[in-house]
Amino acid sequence: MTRVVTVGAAQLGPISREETRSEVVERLRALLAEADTAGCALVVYPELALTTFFPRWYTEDVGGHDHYFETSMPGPDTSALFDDAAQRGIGFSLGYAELTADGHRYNTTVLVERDGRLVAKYRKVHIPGHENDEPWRPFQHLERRYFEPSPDGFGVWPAFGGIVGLATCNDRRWPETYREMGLQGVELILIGYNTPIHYAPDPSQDALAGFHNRLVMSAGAYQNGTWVVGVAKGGNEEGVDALAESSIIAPSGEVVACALGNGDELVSATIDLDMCRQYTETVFDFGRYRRPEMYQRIGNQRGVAPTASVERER
Ligand code: CDT
Repeated sequence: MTRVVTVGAAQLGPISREETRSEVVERLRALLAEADTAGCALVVYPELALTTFFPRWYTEDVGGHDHYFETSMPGPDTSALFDDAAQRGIGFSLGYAELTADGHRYNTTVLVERDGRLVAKYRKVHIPGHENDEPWRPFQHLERRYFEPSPDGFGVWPAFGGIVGLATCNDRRWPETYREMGLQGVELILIGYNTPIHYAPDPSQDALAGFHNRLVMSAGAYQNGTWVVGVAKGGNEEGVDALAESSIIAPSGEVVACALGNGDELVSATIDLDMCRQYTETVFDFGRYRRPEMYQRIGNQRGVAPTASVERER
């Protein structure tokens, strides 16, 4: 099996609250057709790619947004995408809101192989934002009201001739996300995101949104010797500006392809998964150079009074 894969980052522009699922699926299929022309074997769609980013609105009843959730995948509206992709022999990852039969709500991504086989389901680990209405904000970020964190953590799966991992939006800011998968031998991490450019708790970060996006994904790629594909839902959605800048990043940390605009746009690159070894067998040869026995002594002490033993070590 070849270790060279053409990957498409299928960036979406805004999805309005009036747009139906089948209208959105048609947009996803249009990007899929472009990806086919570009020779892609894998297409990466954003986080919550089927709906507007509904956690920006508060509902008193936590179930008030349940109409934005999928109860099956594929479902009645998404099966056209699954069928089209299988017919074209293209795999994909797709983010959506998942409501389970026993009433759990997750921010989920599925990974589907070129033959239509469901390879993996990943539920977001790091849930940002807040739980309750905070009317002082110009818009809400209520992911913590509408989504539970994953009970499963980070996995990797053999797919597309390599080892593939999934992460979702805020996960990309945490080094543990990449390292958990790096330790499992990941070679390609697929990340969808919805990132409002305005960060109400500290607006001085607004001007740095693009820089932080590149910083974390490039660092995660380089420090773990893996390819990273980050895909946005960008543009002005329901009055909220969201970061675009979807990109494909090499194990060197270099951005090899990046979206030019903030609407629906396919960005593609032909990537060599064997390039990971240039890093995982040299500077980031974990077996040779990592010192895990040195890392686990302190744990999470930020915001916690230091214990006597930690104090002694300082
Ligand atoms: N969707 C998502 O995870 N967005 C977050 C916004 C953080 S601010 C509440 C992000 O990290 O981009």
